[in-house]
Amino acid sequence: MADWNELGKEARDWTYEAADLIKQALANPFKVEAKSGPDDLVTEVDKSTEAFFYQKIKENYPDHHFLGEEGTAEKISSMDGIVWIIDPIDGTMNFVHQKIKFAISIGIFEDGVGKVGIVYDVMADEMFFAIQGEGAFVNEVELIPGKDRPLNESIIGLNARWLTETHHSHANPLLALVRDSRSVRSYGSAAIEMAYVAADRLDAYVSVNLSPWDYAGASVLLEEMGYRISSFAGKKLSLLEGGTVIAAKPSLQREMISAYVGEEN
Ligand code: 2AM
Ligand code: CA
Ligand code: CA
Ligand code: CA
Repeated sequence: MADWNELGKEARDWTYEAADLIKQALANPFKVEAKSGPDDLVTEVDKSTEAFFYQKIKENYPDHHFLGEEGTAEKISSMDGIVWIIDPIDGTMNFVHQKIKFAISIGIFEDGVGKVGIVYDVMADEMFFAIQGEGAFVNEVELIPGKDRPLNESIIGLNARWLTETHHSHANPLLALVRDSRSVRSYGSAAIEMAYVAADRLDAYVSVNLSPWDYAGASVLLEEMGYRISSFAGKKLSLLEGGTVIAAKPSLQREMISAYVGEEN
């Protein structure tokens, strides 16, 4: 039986260590490459940070499995056993252009169940973490559940780029969602935005396309708070493949799915 508090502590220690290396790397020039397009960047720091975690996990827990964005380890085909899902830098564009608002994201799962969640905003030094059944915290402060507000009183995190997409033959449902919300914010790091939902700084976050490493860490935070994270259809998210994501407090999630982004919309 794994001691999740102990593992969570170790994962946080490694995260602080990795963050120090990232901050050192920021002080020097580093190589940036475009992946699928000009808004999809990767740097040598993303890769070295992922390799840092892979090395630590292999050394200390050779029977644990690893899934990371930059492909350091082979893709896994099942969530059996203990699996670490890591995004070494979430918000690479912020890292490259703004040098703030990027995060290390880690989710540790046992047979597909989220046990430890970490989203660490490196430059703000904000450690969002949760251990299943033990509470969710930002640094030393325990998070308490916030008010589940209706959409017209809610602030929604989303990437404004998604509003420019056409949606089948009719209007993009996100346009109505934005119009009917109190306001929207785009921070450029899905992991931080979902950690903000857990911390009641945002009421919801939506994205039309994320991968498991984008939401693995935050999903543990959200579930520990009793909040929801699902696809636009309201289905449980896969940890092996990505898709649409909506993270919100329970009634707001129901409202957003039934009136805006659900399959029948
Ligand atoms: P990343 O920085 O780790 O790539 C940007 O809106 C947010 O969406 C970031 O959290 C970013 O994660 C994520 N994202 C997921 N898929 C992406 C893609 N193909 N291109 C750019 N950002 C992507
Ligand atoms: Ca990326
Ligand atoms: Ca990411
Ligand atoms: Ca990343």
